[in-house]
Amino acid sequence: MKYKTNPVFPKGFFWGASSSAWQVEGATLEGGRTSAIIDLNSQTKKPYADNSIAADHYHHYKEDVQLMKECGFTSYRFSISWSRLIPKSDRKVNKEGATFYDNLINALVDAGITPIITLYHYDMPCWVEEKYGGWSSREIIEEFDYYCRTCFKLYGDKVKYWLSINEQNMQIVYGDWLGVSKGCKNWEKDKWDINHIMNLCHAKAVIACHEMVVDGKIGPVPGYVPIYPYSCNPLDQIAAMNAEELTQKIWNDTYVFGKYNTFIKNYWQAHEITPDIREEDLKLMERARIDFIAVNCYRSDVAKDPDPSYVQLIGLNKSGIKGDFTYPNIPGEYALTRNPFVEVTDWDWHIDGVCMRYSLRYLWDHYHLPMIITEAGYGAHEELNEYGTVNDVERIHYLRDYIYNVGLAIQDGVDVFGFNPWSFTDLLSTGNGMAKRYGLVFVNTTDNEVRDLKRYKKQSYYWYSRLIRSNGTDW
Ligand code: BGP
Repeated sequence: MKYKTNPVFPKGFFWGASSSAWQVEGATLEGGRTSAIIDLNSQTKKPYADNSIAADHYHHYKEDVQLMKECGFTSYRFSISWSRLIPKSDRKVNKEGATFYDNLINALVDAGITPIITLYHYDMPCWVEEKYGGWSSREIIEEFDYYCRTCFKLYGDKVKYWLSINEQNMQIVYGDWLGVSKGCKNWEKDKWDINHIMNLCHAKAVIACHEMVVDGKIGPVPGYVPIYPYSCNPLDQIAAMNAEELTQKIWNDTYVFGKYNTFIKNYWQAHEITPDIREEDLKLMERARIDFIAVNCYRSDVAKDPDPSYVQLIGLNKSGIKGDFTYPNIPGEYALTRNPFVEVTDWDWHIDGVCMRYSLRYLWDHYHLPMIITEAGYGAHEELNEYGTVNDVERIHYLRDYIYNVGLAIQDGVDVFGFNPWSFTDLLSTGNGMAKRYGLVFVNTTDNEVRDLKRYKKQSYYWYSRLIRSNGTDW
């Protein structure tokens, strides 16, 4: 399909970027914050990188907001650290923590930037883990509800856009990677109980937001990786549908329709899995009506009919050397493989702007809900050059292509209200620390050597600024 003009973005479109507390703030034990499980992983387990300083946004937030304003941002998505706001099991709000987020929100609002807050982005407080075993116990539900209500009470007058749990699907699909499977005896079964508890926490957050925040809107944040069939072999198509269900659709269906779909119920039956799902849980899920979907979409995957003779689990590329990714082969379900039509990053992530249009179209066709892009981005090995910048042309190409395809999806008729790529400043990658940089702004530090943490605008910052100021017409 051809369009006569470049895509036109709606007036008031949210142009910004994204971050999460544990990846950007640093100051993990300052201002009354207590540890989160992910800090301990970061600080002890390779290839995680120490997050005790990260991008030191905790001390640089004013400067960072100033740079966002200069760039022309109209939105900024960030998360609240639960253990900074409520550091202990006594439910007392930490004044210093509350003030930090209040100051950040005020700085954003004063700069004309709409704050979009994620309630939970991978940073389970150690005290919640110790007291309840994290997501494994139903007791977390009331505790999470209390935390969410505290956020809404403190900031709901100024913040109208809220996100519940970041990439719940990825936390279940990659349980060991993001730490959720810790302590589980039989992950393949236990994960569905954990997932159900997360669904109930999400539902509570949605209901509380609607109760407490005047004009408040809330949505989930699926990590969305669209799956293409490898060929027109009908079995490849079924494999792609299986992968889609088992890595994302069963989550999205549950968020939107408030109930589990028949695919997952049959899957549980076939695998003799009986999660503890109660009548009152289903009523709660049914009541939690989301307002929009926040989409994280970096890449696409390709599925084919699996080889029945062997099992290969997915092996993420943790080295940043192309080719280190291991594609899974799960008999009876699907296999994934390399897409020969697109390039990959050094971490073997397919670079595929069209997947943005495809995802938005797919999600719109299934759910008819407005969407905002809350992550997309180009991770790279980078260093400052002699001119005090980074000539990140690949990131510009990536963003141009992805944003262009968001624009095409809008022209196709999809309701999209913002684009917030990962990330504004460099921050810690989940697996590769500062060795895998995503920022529009370079932060001068590395995993092995703490430097002065100064901010330097990359070339993508200037390019993005021009694009924002022209509301998506100056490519
Ligand atoms: C998303 C997460 C982010 C972020 C991003 C990039 O899944 O929501 O927290 O880290 O992926 O991933 P990585 O850091 O592994 O490159």
